[in-house]
This record gives sequence, C-alpha cells and structure tokens, in this order.
Amino acid sequence: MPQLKIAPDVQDALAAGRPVVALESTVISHGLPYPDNLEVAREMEAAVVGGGALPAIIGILGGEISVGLDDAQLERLAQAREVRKCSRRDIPIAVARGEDGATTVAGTMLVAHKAGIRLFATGGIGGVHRGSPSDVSADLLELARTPVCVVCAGAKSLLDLPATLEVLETQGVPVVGYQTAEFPAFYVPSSGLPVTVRVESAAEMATILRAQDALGYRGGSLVAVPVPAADALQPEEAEAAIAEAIRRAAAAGIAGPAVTPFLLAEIAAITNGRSVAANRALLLNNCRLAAEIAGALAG
Ligand code: PSU
Ligand code: MN
Repeated sequence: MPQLKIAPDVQDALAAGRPVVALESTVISHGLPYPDNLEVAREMEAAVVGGGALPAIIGILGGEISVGLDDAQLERLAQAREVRKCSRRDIPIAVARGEDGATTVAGTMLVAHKAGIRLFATGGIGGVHRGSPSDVSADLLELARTPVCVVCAGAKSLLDLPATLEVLETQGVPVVGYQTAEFPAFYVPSSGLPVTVRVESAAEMATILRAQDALGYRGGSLVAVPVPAADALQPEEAEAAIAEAIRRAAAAGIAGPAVTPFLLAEIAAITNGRSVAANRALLLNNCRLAAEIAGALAG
C-alpha cells in the first residue's frame, strides 16, 4: 500500500499512545444526503472528542489515502461528485487513478490498521443481502482478518440478519452487545437475535480487546450498540419502509455496491427523514462509546 497521509494531530496522538477513533467516509458520501452529511460528519468528530479521543476520518483524495481530513477535503467527499465507494478491492484502483474515494467499513478498517488505529465508529455494517445470499459484504471478511474493533448499531433488516450473524460466527468474529443481549437492527434497538456476549461498560470491552491482543489474535471484533430510544423508529415503520425500498430497488434494477446507497435514500424519503434522524443519533452515540473504549484501552 502506498504511503498513508496521516494528519499531524493524528500522528502526534498515535505516537504518544493517546486514544484515536477512525471514522469512515462512505457513510458521509453515500450514506447520508448532502448537506446534512457534512453537519453529521462534524458532529461525529465532536462526539469522539466529547468521549475523550481524537477523530480521524479516513478517505482518499486525488489518489492519496488520508487519515484525518481537513474541512475542504471533508466538503469534497460530502458533495460526493465522482467519489468511488471503496471497499478493500477498490482502494488500489482509486490510488492508481488518482481518484477521490470514500472508504466503507472494510476499506476503513484496512487503512485504520495500517495507521495503527484500534477503534473505529460507524453506523451500520454491510452483511448478507436479503434475497440475494451471494451478495455478502466484504465488511464481514475484513472483520475476520483485520484487528480493528468496530462500534456500530448492528445492521439493517434490509440485510438477512441471521445469515449475517452466521457468517460472523464462521469467520471467528465476536459480536459484543453493549448493554444488550440482542443484536440491534440499526433503526430499531433489537432484532431478537442473540449476540456472542454482553458487556456493560467501555472498560469491560477494553478487557476483551486486551485479551485479543495478548493472544496475538489477528481478527477484529464488533461492538453492537442499540440506537438511542428517543430517535429509534417503530419496528413496523422500519420494516414497511425497508420492504418498500427493496421493492423499488428491484423495480429499478439496482445491483451491487449501488444497492445500499439506493435503499438508504429511498428509506429516508419514505420515512420523511425520520430514518436520517435515527441514523444521526446512533452515529453520535457510537462515536462517543468508541472514544470511551479507546480511552479505556489507552489508560
Ligand atoms: N450501512 C449504513 N450506511 C452506510 C453503509 C452501510 O447504514 O453508509 C455503508 C458502509 O460504508 C458499509 C457499506 O461498509 O455501506 C457496505 O456496502 P456493501 O454492502 O456494498 O459492502
Ligand atoms: Mn455487496
């Protein structure tokens, strides 16, 4: 991989062993509408700071893999004009062509690990798609192979959640419920599906990460945190919106990496923006917790 361009403040924090939290850029460029996405990105950075860590948004600018973005770079990715959605396979393509790229969970994990960042906060991970079981997100395999802890709000039920959890089990990825015994379903706090283990605090999660490191364990881990109750969708509303969005995607012939961004935009329209409010609330919540875990790990 070419040299990473690590922002000076991030470099200093890493060198001093201070807590740093990586943030992905696909959720900004492809997951939320402009200009809300720009505001949410800044709020996410502030939430990480509020939790006691330094944020590092990861993205690709003109073929340069960047860890920690300035305002102009963030704005460029948020406008999402000709920004390649970069999972693992896409990063070298964006680099070779000198393109702008937004990193997914998989892409961000890969870069975060190269930079020496152990914690990463996002909204939802990719998984096995409902009705197309061969569409398995590279996020799941990256979680298996890269030692980064990803704090998320579970995954949307537009994915096949039981199949997604089965793949994580097969791949050896622990799914840790934060103050819950059930895997959260993104817009709604629970899916009825069990997690591997439940923890009550950031400090308790840090003990699991320390044990992974002490064992030389090469894989990652997933911390799943329910969306804050005040901004959660009602399960019926979420299900109906997701089902309708899936119908629209099928009718429009959307496939491959375009599926998730298409569905997110449709769900936002169907719920009159309530899905975006839930998305924002859970992102900020996850940022704060990831920062606290990073702090507990550093302390
Ligand atoms: N889920 C969301 N918002 C997102 C994504 C997932 O609620 O923006 C993005 C993440 O970047 C995730 C990616 O890594 O979609 C998964 O895409 P795919 O299924 O194509 O691997
Ligand atoms: Mn896919």
